[in-house]
Amino acid sequence: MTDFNEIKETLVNLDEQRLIELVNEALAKNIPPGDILNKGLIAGMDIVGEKMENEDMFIPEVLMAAQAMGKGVEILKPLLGDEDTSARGSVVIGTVKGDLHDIGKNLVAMMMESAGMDVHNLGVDIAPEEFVRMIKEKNAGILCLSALLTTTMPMMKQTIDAVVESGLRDQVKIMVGGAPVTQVFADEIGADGFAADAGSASKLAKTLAA
Ligand code: B1M
Repeated sequence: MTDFNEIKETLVNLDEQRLIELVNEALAKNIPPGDILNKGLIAGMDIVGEKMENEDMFIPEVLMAAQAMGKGVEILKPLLGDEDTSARGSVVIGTVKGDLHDIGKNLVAMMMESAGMDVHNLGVDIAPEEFVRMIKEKNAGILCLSALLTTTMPMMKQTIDAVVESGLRDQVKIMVGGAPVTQVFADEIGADGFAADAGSASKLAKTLAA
């Protein structure tokens, strides 16, 4: 069995202690932290998602999996950085109103922090007016919106509309992402960029901030 399969299975089995051990063991074997994250933890969470869809796992179990994954991510966090840590501007990031998913959004925030950006992570269920308030308060150059539900994707458009109405649209580049979001959708709602994963989100932010 590969390390990744064992990590995936352990996450699905909700064995947090063993998961922590496996992540540390994989690091000790010099497996790249990005591979442990993508091929182990995120791939395991995809299985959790399938099981949730098929009603083989329910919300409390999914939350336990999310918590266990968080512990694994904490171990990897200091090792996933970008070598260039010069400050690159202020980012406001959050999950849109009505949506409580934050694991992916937190990974994006983490990668941007490691890339030297000044990241203000507002959390989940963030209303358009709160995003607008924080862009002003933090003088943000980049706004990142995350959504994991097809039902909350329209809230991304509503948030962009609120930024336009506030008169701040010219000062801020807007990036969107999350499992159901696509480049086509990003274009449709007038975002400046879309990223499919945390690594490319961080790269795109650097490009947009330049
Ligand atoms: Co939810 N859930 N969930 N859930 N959940 C999904 C998203 C779902 C696909 C599961 C399924 O049915 N297969 C489904 C959505 C279906 C749909 O809309 N198409 C779903 C559902 C239906 C629900 C509820 C409605 C269930 C219910 O109550 N009946 C409910 C909604 C609650 C709400 O938000 N109002 C709900 C609740 C929950 C929990 C609270 C139990 C928990 C969230 C815990 C938490 O986040 N703290 C949860 C979880 C964990 C999931 C799954 C299993 C895993 C999500 C995850 O964390 N993935 C998920 C199934 C799945 O995705 N496989 C599912 C790992 C994470 C690293 O990936 O978030 O995609 P992801 O982030 C990636 C990229 O998308 C990208 O980078 C990240 C890292 O590479 N990215 C960005 C993300 N944000 C970005 C922002 C950017 C750029 C890139 O900015 C520019």
